[in-house]
Amino acid sequence: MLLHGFAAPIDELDAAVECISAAARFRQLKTPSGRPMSAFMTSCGACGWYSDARGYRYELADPLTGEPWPDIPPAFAALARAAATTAGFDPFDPDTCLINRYSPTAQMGAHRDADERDFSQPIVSVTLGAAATFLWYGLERRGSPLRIRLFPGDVLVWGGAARKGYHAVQKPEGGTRYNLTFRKAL
Ligand SMILES: O=C(O)CCC(=O)C(=O)O
Ligand SMILES: [Mn+2]
Repeated sequence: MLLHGFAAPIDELDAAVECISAAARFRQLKTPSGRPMSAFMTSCGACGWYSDARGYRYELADPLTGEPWPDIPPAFAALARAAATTAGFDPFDPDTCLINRYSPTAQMGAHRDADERDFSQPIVSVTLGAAATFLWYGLERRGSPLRIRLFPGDVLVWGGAARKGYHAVQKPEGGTRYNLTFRKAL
């Protein structure tokens, strides 16, 4: 479900991203096969998504510092819960928020979010900064995807039968895009 303009006020969210990345900086992760990902990432919450030669997984502490990830800011948690409820997923209890930073040349290839333990909980995904086109393939990674243009403040929620849907993101349009992806991972 696309909740157009659901995330407001955006300034508060931008400031929280700034604050989180001061403690757990954006970094370029590598795929298990050693290819650098084009989006830079960081996380907040009880765990953070990570990838390197050891595989895709959630880490309880930031491997760069050994410190716990910053807490999920109250404004993030409130937004994620409200969006999930509006989309029919109640209660949503995210324990992590992956923050993606896309420079104008960064994108994300087709994948599904499958490193979490609890697939009964949805994914709540928030766009900040520049707009971008999100591609939704559905349960199989082929055919022509649904193209969804995401603008700052838009929130996309997928769960239930769609929880393991394949999706991708194209390069942002004219600037840096940030994406908050809330998940129940542990
Ligand atoms: O940037 C987005 O809109 C989606 C990001 C995503 O799919 C992911 O982090 O798994
Ligand atoms: Mn994803």
